[in-house]
Amino acid sequence: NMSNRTFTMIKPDAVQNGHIGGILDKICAAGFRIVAMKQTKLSAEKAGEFYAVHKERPFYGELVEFMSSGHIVAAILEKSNAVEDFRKLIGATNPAQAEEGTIRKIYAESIGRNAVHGSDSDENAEIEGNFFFSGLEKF
Ligand code: YYY
Ligand code: MG
Repeated sequence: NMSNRTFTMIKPDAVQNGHIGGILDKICAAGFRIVAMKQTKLSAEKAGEFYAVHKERPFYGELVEFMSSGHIVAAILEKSNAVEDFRKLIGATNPAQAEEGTIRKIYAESIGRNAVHGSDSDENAEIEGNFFFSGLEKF
């Protein structure tokens, strides 16, 4: 991991269910520093743009609808080996397959409403962080 940074969103299900604090607590306890953070709401257009890589997948329409259905918390996180360690902390995409103690195991409702996003590569972490934050916000 070159940049030691990753990008996350707390998704609308977890925000609505009151889990922002619990999720941030686990992120900080795991040794991540919050570089930048904001609560916002995605339009369907912006959600579609963020997940454009999935636009041919059968779940894309539902994903875009869900991700634009309520507030989200977006954050850039810093730690050595951030991308890989954060994916381990959140667990499998499908919470039914997520390891005990992972954020998705604890907080996700289903594969679609799965509480958190985590970047899958250093390159995407950079792209996704830049989608939400300007250079001045990334110290
Ligand atoms: O990176 P990750 O979020 O773990 O999964 P992706 O395969 O990138 O899919 C993005 C997002 O799409 C996932 O978090 C939930 C949703 N999704 C779905 O609703 N149904 C699937 N079969 C696969 C993914
Ligand atoms: Mg992904």
